[in-house]
Amino acid sequence: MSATNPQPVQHLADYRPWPFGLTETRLDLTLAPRDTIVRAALDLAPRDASDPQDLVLDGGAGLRLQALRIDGQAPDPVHVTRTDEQLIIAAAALPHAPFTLETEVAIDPADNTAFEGLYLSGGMFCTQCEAEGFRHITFYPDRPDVMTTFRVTLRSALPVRLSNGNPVGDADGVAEWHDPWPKPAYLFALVAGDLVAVSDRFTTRSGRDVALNVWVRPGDQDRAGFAMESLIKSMRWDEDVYGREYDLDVFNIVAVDDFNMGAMENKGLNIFNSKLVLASPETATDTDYERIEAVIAHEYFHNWTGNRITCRDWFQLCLKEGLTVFRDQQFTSDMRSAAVKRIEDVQTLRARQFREDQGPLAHPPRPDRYEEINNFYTATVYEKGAEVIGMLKNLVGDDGYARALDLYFTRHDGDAATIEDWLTVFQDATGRDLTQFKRWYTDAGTPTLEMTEDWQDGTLTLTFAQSTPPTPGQPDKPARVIPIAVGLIGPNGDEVTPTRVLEMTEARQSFTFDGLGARPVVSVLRGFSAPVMLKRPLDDATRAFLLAHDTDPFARWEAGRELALSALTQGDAAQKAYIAAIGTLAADEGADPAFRALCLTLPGEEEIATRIAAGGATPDPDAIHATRSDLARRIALTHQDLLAGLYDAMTVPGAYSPDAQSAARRSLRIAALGLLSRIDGGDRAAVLFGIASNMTERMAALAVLVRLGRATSALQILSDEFGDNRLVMDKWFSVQVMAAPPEQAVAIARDLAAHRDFDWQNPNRFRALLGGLAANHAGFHAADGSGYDFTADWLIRMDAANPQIAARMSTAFEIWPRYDAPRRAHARNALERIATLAGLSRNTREMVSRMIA
Ligand code: 0A1
Ligand code: ZN
Repeated sequence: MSATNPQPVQHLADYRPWPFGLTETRLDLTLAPRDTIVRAALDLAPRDASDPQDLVLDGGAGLRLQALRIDGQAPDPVHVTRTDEQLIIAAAALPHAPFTLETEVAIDPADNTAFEGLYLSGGMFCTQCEAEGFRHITFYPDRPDVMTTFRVTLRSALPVRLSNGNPVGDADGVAEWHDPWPKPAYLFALVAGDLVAVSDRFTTRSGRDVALNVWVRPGDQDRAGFAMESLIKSMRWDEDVYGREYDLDVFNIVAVDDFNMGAMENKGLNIFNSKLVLASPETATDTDYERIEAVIAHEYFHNWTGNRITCRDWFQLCLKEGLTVFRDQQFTSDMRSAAVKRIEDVQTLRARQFREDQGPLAHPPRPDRYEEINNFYTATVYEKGAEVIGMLKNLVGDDGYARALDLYFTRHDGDAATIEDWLTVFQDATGRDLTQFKRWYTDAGTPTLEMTEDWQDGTLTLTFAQSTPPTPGQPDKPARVIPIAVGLIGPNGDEVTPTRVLEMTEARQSFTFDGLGARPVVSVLRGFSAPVMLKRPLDDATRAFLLAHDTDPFARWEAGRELALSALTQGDAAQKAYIAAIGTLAADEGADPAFRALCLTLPGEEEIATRIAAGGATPDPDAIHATRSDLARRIALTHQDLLAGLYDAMTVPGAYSPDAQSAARRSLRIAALGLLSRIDGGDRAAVLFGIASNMTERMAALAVLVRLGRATSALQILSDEFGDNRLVMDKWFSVQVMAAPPEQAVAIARDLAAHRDFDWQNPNRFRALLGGLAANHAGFHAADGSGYDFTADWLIRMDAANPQIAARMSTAFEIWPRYDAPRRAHARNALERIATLAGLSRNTREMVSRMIA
């Protein structure tokens, strides 16, 4: 029997526990590119013997069922139903006591182009089971609240055979693994391949000796050392800061070339996209190094926040993701500059999450409905999820946070938990009522926070008004708790009132500061204490004052950002004020070079468009591009000597090192290079490309050359040198489109799509090209709709091979309604062309239909 999925929309309110207990899963896999045989034995027991239930197992159409036994006996076929997505054994065929279900299926990893479940990447077998990939390996209760121990037997002639947990034995092509920690199926993993390891050891603070391995393809070992260093730092940090120790005898990391996302926290066997493992000075940039360090940490931290305590259902995804992002952000702040990290995180949040909130895909950190869960690995779940935790920490203080986290780990170890559990822990540990705070989890949209000031006789009154625009399904939203960190600065630049967190709970609320001698300048939303859009009437002179004097680095940078946005939208006087102010800052040798670089970098075109749209106007991509370019040129003309001086002074002597100080100097040098290229025709970039020995400076130089249309020989040199290095060639593809003059971007993308190295089924290569175009704001939004059409053509092609990648890349369109009518018409056409396609995946169908709803 066959049926289509009867209930495409999943609702949080429909959650029911699984009616069976599962005490152990035994898997035996004989690996082959086609006809891999998967034998599974599940020790099951009905939860309530007096209420017999059907046994419903998830399992995709690709599973060829070869045997099915209950306690050793094949059930009568009349009791067995197979749908497109499930295997159902009627209650009548099941014992009323504990029983063992055995299945045997055949699958074809070589044909798996979706990279979900078991697949082949460059001759290596590997798996990806989050969120619902395990059901493509065998029939199973593939839901996160079903947790059990696993015993796994792997049969393969390939020399390295890995799974979760601890190794039990490995001989004659058969490896056995035992994972003693109960886990849901999404954390299952296996790898078999011709791999080599960079190895080390770590002793936990209670004395467990852990073998650490980073597995890569032969020849890549010399690029895996940084990943290992990052892992060791992460393990130590989680012990020191959260008191969390590792809990197995081995920790394996494997790098694979074909991977839909960044990396995956499978228990004891993290699988990584190779771009987040492999790094050498010649092939990776400073940004790559920082990201590798952060993602290694992120996946490692999941061992506690995600694995030991997992999610009850996928609606709770931000329980593990928001918290783990928050933890990896804390880790990076401790390893590098906290101020710079905070600014970078806010930039990412605004570029990705605020944008998401502004369009038809807006959803709360904890959504209450979905069709395809893989579409909810979003900036809102991850980055806004982390911001919400940052606010909680702000509200309860560092001690309260530490107490709550300790309670969370002791109370919920081994659980599949919910956001309610998480908030209850904070309430119990701190005595604070979090009913209103919970709205941050359940309501979508970026609140706007308007601030006005009133000054009278030594008393300053700050009045705030909050409102959140309508989002799909949520037209009206009540007021939220907003922690607003405020400091007051005297006219001479001294701080008169250090940071105080105001707790706003009403739609409109005033706070007073009295006993002040002179009217202070207000530094508000310090550290970006809440993910809101702040509006305050402020003149450029006061912004320049804050840029010069604010003691809070985020607020200081933000003042510069506001000045930049005002310069981009308000004309000549604003430009003069901005250019003068950043000149002073760039020349400040006492300030961190990375901070100076951030202040010298103009907001991106996407960010400018988001800001314009938030103000109720229609962004014009071509005008934004032109205005931004003009302003950059003006900065360069005004400050050419200063910038040239910085460019020369910020060289980093000696061998390349990815540490924060060296990277900071390079970032300032590159910021200067970018501005100077507006007036030197790219001569410095051409020289730098030729002499730099590290990829950070070479890529920065190359981007400039591409923008100026003089990159032909540099591109040739790079591909001659690195033609066989996939990660470098990804950069080669993306920079040509991302940095291209907008009017040429689509044509260049089209040519590159015909290049023999455009291996489009490789997710990194596809993202390099299509993501590169989407990142070229005025290029993607070309007025003739060519960027939309080109992208739609490729999404259609990709959808048939890899729905996850197609669906994720479709977010290039997520803010289409904010543009002008002709662009909207082109975008709608492109989206409708996708939507009406026969055989479109559930992933892409959901995304596109939400976008054109
Ligand atoms: N949990 C991983 C991310 C991840 C999610 C889904 C995947 O496949 C659809 C793969 C990885 C993380 O947060 O790193
Ligand atoms: Zn994660």
